[in-house]
Amino acid sequence: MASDRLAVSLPESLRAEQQGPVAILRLSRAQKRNALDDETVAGIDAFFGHLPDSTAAVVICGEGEHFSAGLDLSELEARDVREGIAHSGRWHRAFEKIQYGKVPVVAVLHGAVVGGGLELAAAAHVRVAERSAYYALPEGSRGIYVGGGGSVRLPRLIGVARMMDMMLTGRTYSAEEGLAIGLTTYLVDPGKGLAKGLELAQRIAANTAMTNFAVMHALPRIAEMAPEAGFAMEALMSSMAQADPEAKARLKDFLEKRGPKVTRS
Ligand code: 1HE
Repeated sequence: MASDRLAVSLPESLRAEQQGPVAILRLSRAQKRNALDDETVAGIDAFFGHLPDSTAAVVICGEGEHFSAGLDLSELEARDVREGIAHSGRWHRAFEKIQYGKVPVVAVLHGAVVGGGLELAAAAHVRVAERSAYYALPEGSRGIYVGGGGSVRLPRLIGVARMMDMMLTGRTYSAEEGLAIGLTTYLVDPGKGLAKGLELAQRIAANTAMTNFAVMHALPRIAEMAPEAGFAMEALMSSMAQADPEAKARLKDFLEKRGPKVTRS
């Protein structure tokens, strides 16, 4: 059955809001620098697993001075190996629902985007960084290792060598440096991130659902395939997309001079 309201309740550390077709999820634990505790990760999983059908894009951002300080280190003390594996699995499942979920996700970043906070940002499809944002993987110096999918997603964004350097030496990258290495998709001035994120999310929401599906689910998988399989999958995906009545209507609009032209910006 179609629904247009979020059907799950969220922990206090998360706040959700709907603006037309765009849902906004705010990390709302500023007193702990939006550190991600078990409850918050479960809330992220529930949010992305129960998006209303009317939601066509999501913006995720953080309240306070930082996007996220990563894993809540206070929860680490009591965990043994078996619990650690289960914990990491819960992060994997929650962030999988972002990357391979229902709709594209725009992360709006500022301040610390570190450890698990960077792993969360890496699961999003577009990253808008305010100039205050900085990226780091402090796991190395804390004697731990990434557990939220960082080893899988970050090398695909920035390369194995850069991730090794970040973990071994504690190197941080600024929002601006992030542009060159593939962490920052858009760089904006302080305080302008949410507006830019919303603008982009509205634009994404205006695409056909089929195109957004293809970009989220087919593109990254095709990129990992052997070329022959990739070409075949691309041919199938493009033929399915163009057969969509909404695509036909948009092409007709352009040919009959009603559709938008591509402009410089
Ligand atoms: C926290 C956490 C946290 C802050 N877990 N409580 N992540 C890190 O190693 C980063 C740790 N955090 C920091 O380096 C700094 O807190 C920040 C640079 C992010 C922010 O600094 P600042 O000066 O604004 O805040 P603060 O005074 O350090 O922290 C404010 C409070 O938040 C304080 O608690 P309070 O009760 O004393 O007020 C801090 O203890 C608390 N806090 N960060 C728990 N991370 C799936 S595996 C992923 C592995 C990782 O993510 S490892 C990386 C962990």
